[in-house]
Amino acid sequence: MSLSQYLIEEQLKLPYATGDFTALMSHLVYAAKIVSREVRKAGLLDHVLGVTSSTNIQGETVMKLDEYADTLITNAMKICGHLCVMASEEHENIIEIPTGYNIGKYTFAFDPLDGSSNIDSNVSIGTIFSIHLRKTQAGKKGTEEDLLQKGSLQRCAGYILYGSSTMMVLTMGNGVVGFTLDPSCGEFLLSNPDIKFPDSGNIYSVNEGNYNFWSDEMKSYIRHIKHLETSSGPKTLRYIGSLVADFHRNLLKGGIFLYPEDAKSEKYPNGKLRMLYEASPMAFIAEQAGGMAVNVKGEKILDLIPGSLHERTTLVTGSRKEVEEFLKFIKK
Ligand code: AHM
Ligand code: MG
Repeated sequence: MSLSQYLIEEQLKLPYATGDFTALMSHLVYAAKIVSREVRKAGLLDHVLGVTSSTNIQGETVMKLDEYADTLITNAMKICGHLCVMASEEHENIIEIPTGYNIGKYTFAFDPLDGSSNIDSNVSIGTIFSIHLRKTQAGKKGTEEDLLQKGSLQRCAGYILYGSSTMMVLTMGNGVVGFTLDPSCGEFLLSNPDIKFPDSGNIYSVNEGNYNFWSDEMKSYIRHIKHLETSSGPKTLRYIGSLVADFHRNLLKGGIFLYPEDAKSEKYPNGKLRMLYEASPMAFIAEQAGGMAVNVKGEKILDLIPGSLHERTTLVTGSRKEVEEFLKFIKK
C-alpha cells in the first residue's frame, strides 16, 4: 500500500473527515520526495553541500541543504490551503499563509533538516514535523498561539529519515506506521505497518563528550548503565548526532536516547533540542509506539506547553523500561 492510499483509507474510516488533512499530507509527501532527491545528490551538486553565509535564529551556521529543504517545504506547505500558520526551526518568527491562499484549520511546525552537522559527511539526516488543529478563530490567519500547544494535542507527528533508504514514519494518534520510498516508482510504500518500541533494549545514545557538564544524577545514571552488574550487562553506546536517525534505530532495536542540559556550561542550560520541532513530535511517536518521552525532571514531554517558538528542552526517550529505570535513578 502506498502512503497516499493509506491516508485515503484512514480518512474513509472517519465519517466526519473532510479530506483536508489528507490533502495537506499529499503536499508534504511531495516535498519529502523532492528533498530526498536533493539529499541523494549531495556531493554532486554545488547547492547541496557546504555552508551558507547566514546563521539562524539560534546563532547556528545554516547549511546549503538546510536552506534548500526549508524553502522547499515552506513553499510546498504554505500554499496547500489547509494550514493557518507555520513555524520552522530556521525562521525566527511564524510563517504566515500568503494573502490570496485559502486559510485552513491546521498548524504545521517543522525542522527541515535535522542533524545538519552530518550533511557534509554523508551521514543520515531527517525532517521532523508536527501538526495541530488551530485554537484561534477559523478563517483568519493563524498566530503563535495556534502553534504553542500541548504536545498531547498533536493531530499528527512524523519524521522523514534520509538514511540508507528514505523513510517516512508517522502517527495520527492510532499507532505508528512506516513507509519506505521506492525510488523505482517514486512512492512511499508501507514497510512497517505497526512499529512498537521493544519494551527494553541494550542501546544508549547520548553525547558523552559532554559528560563533564552534566548534573551528578545524570553522571551516575550513565555510570550505572555501563556497569557489568546491571541486569543485562553494560549497554552499548550508539550515537550518530542526528536525532531522527538515533531515535529511529532505538525505536526498532530498543534503547534510550538522552539529551540532558549542560548544567555546568553556558551552552545548553535547558537542553539543546527544541520543544516544538524536535522533542514534542518525537515524544508523540514514542508514546504511540509504546515507549516514553520525558525531560530530565521526569515530566512527560507531551504534557508541556512550549512558551515560545524556539524553546529548548531536555529529552529522554526510548523503550518504556529503560526510561522508567532512568526515572527511578534520578529520583534516588
Ligand atoms: P540541528 O537541528 O541543528 O541539526 O541540531 C539538532 C541535533 C539533533 O539531531 C541531535 O540529536 C543533536 O543535535 C546532536 O547534538 P550534539 O552535536 O550536541 O551531540
Ligand atoms: Mg534540529
